[in-house]
Formats: sequence, C-alpha cells, structure tokens
Amino acid sequence: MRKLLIATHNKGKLREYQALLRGIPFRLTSLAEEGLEIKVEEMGNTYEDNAILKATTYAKASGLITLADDSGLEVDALNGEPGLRSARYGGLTTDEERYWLLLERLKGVPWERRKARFRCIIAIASPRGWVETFEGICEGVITFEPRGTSGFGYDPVFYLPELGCTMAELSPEQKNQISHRAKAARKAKDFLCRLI
Ligand code: ITT
Repeated sequence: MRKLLIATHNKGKLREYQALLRGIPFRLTSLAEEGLEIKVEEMGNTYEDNAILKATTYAKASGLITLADDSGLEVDALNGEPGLRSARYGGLTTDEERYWLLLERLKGVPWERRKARFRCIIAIASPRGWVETFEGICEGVITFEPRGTSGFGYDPVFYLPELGCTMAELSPEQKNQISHRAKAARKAKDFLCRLI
C-alpha cells in the first residue's frame, strides 16, 4: 500500500489524523518514522500559504504524498488573534500558558462578545508538484476559565454552544465528528480515495 506522510510536529494533530483518515487506501507515516528532521519556517501570510509550504517541502524531502495542516483560533474581540500565531502566541511554550494568556487578554469581555472559530487548512502535495487544499471551520465561544482535559491546544477554553461543553470535554471520537480538522479531513479523505 502507498504511504501518506502526515507532516506535523504536533502530537495532538497526528493522533487526530490517525483516527480521521482511517479507511483510506494509504498507510499513514509520520516525520519521526521517516527520520525527517527538517523544520519549515511558517513565513506565509495565510493559513493556506503555510499549509502548502509545509506539505510541498516535506513531499519533496520524503518523495511521498504528504498532508500538512495549518490551523489556528480566531477570536473576534481580538481582531482575529491569535490566528496565524496560535502555536507561538505571546512567545509562550506550552498550550496551558497560551490559553491563560488568551483568557487574560479577554478579561472583562462579556460572554456575547467572546465569539471565536477554529480554522484548519489541509494541504496535500505530491513530490511531482501538484497540491490541493481543503478547509474546515468550527464556531464557538471563549470561556472564562478552562474546562476539560481531552484534546490539545486551546480546546479547554473553546465552548461549543450546541453541545453545552468545551472541546476538551468531548471524547476524541466526538471531537472528530465536529471539529474544524474533521470537516477539512472529510474533504481530504474523499480526494485521497479518488486518487487511487
Ligand atoms: P505543525 O506546524 O508541525 O503541524 P503546529 O502546532 O505548529 O504544528 P500550526 O502552526 O498549524 O501547528 O498551529 C496550530 C495551533 O493552533 C496549535 O499549536 C494550537 O495551539 C492551535 N490549534 C489548532 N488546532 C487545534 C485544535 O484542534 N484544538 C486546539 N487548538 C488547536
């Protein structure tokens, strides 16, 4: 079976793709498994630019069809921040520090002005040069304090009004039904199935 490289250094993302892409006609492999140590600097001005940059760089380096995602959290009251900078918000190193910084910056902002969305752009690139992108969005509200221990990143502070809980209070299976990444992955999965 052909291999598909999931090009991410984020363990949470990798875990989710292993579940989200179950059943595709590819065997999934990772940067660690392929011994790829190169780092890609995310210099683009859009999620799409960065996703394409990551997917094409690792496709060339590995010779494999490669999937990368660029994703982030956009908070309306902060004019879309942390956005593209979600992974390095405030120059802080842990997920926990970053979501506390976000809560701090939203201090005094009432519930009705705490709307936010997760956005995910998947890019799939081949070493031969083609590349395709797929988008998924998930709407929510930033809580006043963290709740839940599942998932990763900003999940503990991202409240889903229709479900009445945070993303971190969902099981991995439930998150993989409704998340931004799940929506983008559904489209990517259709594409990968048609590719063979
Ligand atoms: P790679 O570039 O190696 O894939 P990364 O973590 O640097 O890993 P991004 O540049 O795409 O990835 O940054 C995405 C950040 O957005 C991520 O680090 C989280 O802080 C946040 N994020 C993305 N998806 C999320 C999710 O499903 N739940 C919570 N936070 C998420």
